[in-house]
Amino acid sequence: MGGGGAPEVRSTCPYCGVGCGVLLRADGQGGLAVRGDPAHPANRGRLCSKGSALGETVGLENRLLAPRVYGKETGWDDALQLVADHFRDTIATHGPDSVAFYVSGQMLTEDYYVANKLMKGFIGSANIDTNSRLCMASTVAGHRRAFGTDTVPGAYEDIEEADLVVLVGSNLAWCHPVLHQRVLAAKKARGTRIVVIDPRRTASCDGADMHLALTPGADVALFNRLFATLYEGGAIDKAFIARTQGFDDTLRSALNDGLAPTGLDAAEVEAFCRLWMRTERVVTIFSQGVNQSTSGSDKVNAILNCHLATGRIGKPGCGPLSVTGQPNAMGGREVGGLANMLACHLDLENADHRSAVRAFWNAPRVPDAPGLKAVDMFRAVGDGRIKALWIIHTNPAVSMPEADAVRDAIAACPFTVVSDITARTDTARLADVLLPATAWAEKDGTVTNCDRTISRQRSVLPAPGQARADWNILAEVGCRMGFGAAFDYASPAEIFREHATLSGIAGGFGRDFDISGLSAISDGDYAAMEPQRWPVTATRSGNRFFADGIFFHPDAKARLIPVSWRAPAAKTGPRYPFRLNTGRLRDQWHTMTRTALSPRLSAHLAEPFLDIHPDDAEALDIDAADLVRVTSPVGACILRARITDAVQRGQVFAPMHWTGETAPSARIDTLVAAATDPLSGQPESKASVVAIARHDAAWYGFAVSRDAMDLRSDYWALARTTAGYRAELAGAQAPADWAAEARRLFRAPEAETASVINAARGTARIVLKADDQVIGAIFVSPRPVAVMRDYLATLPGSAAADALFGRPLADMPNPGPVLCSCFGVGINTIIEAIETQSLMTVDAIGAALNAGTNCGSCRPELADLLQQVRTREAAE
Ligand SMILES: Nc1nc2c(c(=O)[nH]1)N[C@H]1C(S)=C(S)[C@@H](COP(=O)(O)OP(=O)(O)OC[C@H]3O[C@@H](n4cnc5c(=O)[nH]c(N)nc54)[C@H](O)[C@@H]3O)O[C@H]1N2
Ligand SMILES: Nc1nc2c(c(=O)[nH]1)N[C@H]1C(S)=C(S)[C@@H](COP(=O)(O)OP(=O)(O)OC[C@H]3O[C@@H](n4cnc5c(=O)[nH]c(N)nc54)[C@H](O)[C@@H]3O)O[C@H]1N2
Ligand code: SF4
Ligand SMILES: [Mo]
Repeated sequence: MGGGGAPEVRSTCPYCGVGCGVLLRADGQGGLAVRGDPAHPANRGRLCSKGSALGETVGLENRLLAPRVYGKETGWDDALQLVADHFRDTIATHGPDSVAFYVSGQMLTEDYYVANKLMKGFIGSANIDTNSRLCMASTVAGHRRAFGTDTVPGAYEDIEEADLVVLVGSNLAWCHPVLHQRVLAAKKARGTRIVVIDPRRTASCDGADMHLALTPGADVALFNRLFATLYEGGAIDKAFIARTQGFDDTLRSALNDGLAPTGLDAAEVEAFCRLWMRTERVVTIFSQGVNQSTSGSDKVNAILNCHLATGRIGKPGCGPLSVTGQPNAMGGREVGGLANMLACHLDLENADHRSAVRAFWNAPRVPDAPGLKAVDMFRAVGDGRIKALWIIHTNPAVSMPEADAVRDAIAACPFTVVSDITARTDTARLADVLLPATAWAEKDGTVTNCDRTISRQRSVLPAPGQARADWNILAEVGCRMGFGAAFDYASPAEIFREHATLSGIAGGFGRDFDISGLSAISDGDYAAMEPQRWPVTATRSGNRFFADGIFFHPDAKARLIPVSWRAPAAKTGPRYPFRLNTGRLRDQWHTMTRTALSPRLSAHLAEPFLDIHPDDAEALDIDAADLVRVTSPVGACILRARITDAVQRGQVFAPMHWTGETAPSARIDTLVAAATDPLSGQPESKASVVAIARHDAAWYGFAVSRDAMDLRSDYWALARTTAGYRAELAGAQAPADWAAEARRLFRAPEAETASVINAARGTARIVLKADDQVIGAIFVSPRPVAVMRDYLATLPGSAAADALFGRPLADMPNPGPVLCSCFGVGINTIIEAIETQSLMTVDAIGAALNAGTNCGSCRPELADLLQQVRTREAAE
């Protein structure tokens, strides 16, 4: 398999925290063939749609290839010297806390280690925080409260050995697809029950035995109810409780919380609690529905309390499992990338830990107080306390709550450095200095996935232009700031050895994170390193934690934490009657700087949207495909309405992915207020309050093009297609001359133009051709445009004679919207196969068309489609 040519290189997928192994083969022309690594323990050869499409995202057209200083390309010397000088001068004048780094859980461990060492050890401030603050901070806080360290106790294998898997605030089917496949496989193999706890019906509910659509934010109340049931049902493990503190207080608050509202039927809650109680082997998987909340840490502890009280932790098939989002969220926590952590799970507040790290680094000082957490950091940028800011591998102008305020703060900061692989991000556009980083397939290092497995990322493509590894850029700045001896690294392997050595010191303090067994790893062994789960020491390797009842608090006991339900910070009311939930789509990664380059991935859902319940839509006179204006106390957006009962009445859901580059009026974090969890500082990204109204534009358009369009209308949303681009458009005022407008839009003043324009009805169909090829086509209507989008998207570059009709001529099949991204199979093709070949199961569809046989993440949608066709046939 995989063809001839260059050898396959083993690496790790750069997206989610599952951490799948990939086999990469460069084609010698900048392209990359990608397949799952059958030998990697996380995925055993499987990949999801995003991993499968990685090869489509490595092109150089969007890449930043040279440093830019105030918009002008320069060499590295000038750029690095300017950054070093500016940081040094700012620190000299205003002190170390006047500067900050904002980094990312997508950096490799080696990059991250250097960033943390530079800030905490040598600049001498703790003002380094990371997008993990928006992601895993509540879990970190919850783990540390309960266990004394930020430890993930179990392992992926627990999924195969569990009899019950509970997904709390996790859309595993879309966000950790390969793990979800493992859950479904367990169901098939041993009848594992699946419960989903999510206010919204998601793809993860497919195949689930129970879906508890609780009131947003009610998780603490629900798990307190479970705790009380465990007590009343005699399920408390008394021997294990002896290994904990806080049982009585926790029980009291759990019993007191009995009347807190969950939005669920008493019978549903009872059924869930009994199932959990009866099942010894239970894995509770939790993610952003838990973390991204003003009671996020309490939600985490409410879950941990139940596992601790029953001793269901660290044993095969049972335990809490926090699924990390980013590929190296765990590595970032290990190096101490958060403003309130020290390296290697050591504590910033602990003087012994501080002095050990200081001595090891031979550092001038290590700060003794936590630095600014993300939300506070950008507030400090906004009010001028932070005067020099370096943003690495993250796009806060889009992904931070109150994104417009964050964007304005960055723009106003006296000195902003951004390290990215592209200049085309909302954040990069604000940089004074823009530094080109090598991308995942071009660089070397390690990442740690959800279950503590450290894997190598290996370079297969040459660094393009002047791009350099993030660790190298950071180390160069460290050297130029005068800290040469500490940053004189020759390779990632050298950094890894230093990190591993420091972890041995942490191990000496009795910490969990200890990979000192790797501290003398040779360059060759590092190059060949197999995936392995930490700890890695002379005496410990990769085992589960806590089954022995030994924890990391000074008395070696765990803590049960009394927690009580609190409602989300923002309250709905007459002015803002809806609760806005936000999250992810199957085929896009965050701010889309990579996934949006793939036509295959862009085909799944090509436009930002707002999911709204049919009753609410009716009350607001909103039809399917209308645009809606969404306003919150802090901002406004325009989105396409999708009417669905997957959301409850009074609740709406919008994806987080669109940006100024892809749909400027759909930057969802402009709506999200920056309310944070008091302990973790994590923002409440899933419970904003909003008002909704239909947005009536004067005209609506759909355009396809071969080359990039010049998009300027009030509303637009752009997506890639195999033939070029597609865009949805709308405006408050129609242009006087549509043909001229089309030539401007497609940047083709000379093009041959065919048009049907009906000014009275407000409709227009315009096709531009050059050399007998369609280069662009636009369809305009006073109501949302009904045309065959997926068909039209194939036209640019072809000689299609029928483009003006907006639909294929009778003899041409229209495959319809792509449902299976891996094999590019459209809905119409699938429906036809179901009907003509009498397919009865999802597997049969797979056998006939391949659809659903690779990553499997479209299988829930296939099942839906099958059901629809069958129901329709039954009715006929
Ligand atoms: N396709 C794709 N996969 C990804 C990513 C991506 O961008 N795209 N990003 C990665 C990253 S960094 C992360 S952090 C993970 C996130 O992975 P997930 O946390 O699974 O994803 P989200 O869609 O953010 O949110 C999960 C669910 O929380 C629910 N929820 C909202 N409020 C509540 C509540 O109060 N209680 C409960 N119980 N549930 C609630 C939402 O309805 C949503 O379905 O995904 C990772 N994987
Ligand atoms: N409303 C709402 N907001 C959210 C969330 C939500 O659920 N709802 N989720 C939050 C969560 S969990 C997360 S993790 C964040 C994610 O939010 P971000 O971290 O802001 O999003 P990304 O798009 O992953 O940004 C990564 C950036 O790094 C660049 N990049 C890619 N490769 C490299 C490289 O090798 N080196 C460098 N230097 N740069 C590179 C990319 O081009 C991109 O600009 O969003 C958070 N914001
Ligand atoms: S599940 Fe998909 S996105 Fe996540 S690591 Fe595996 S292939 Fe990559
Ligand atoms: Mo995340």
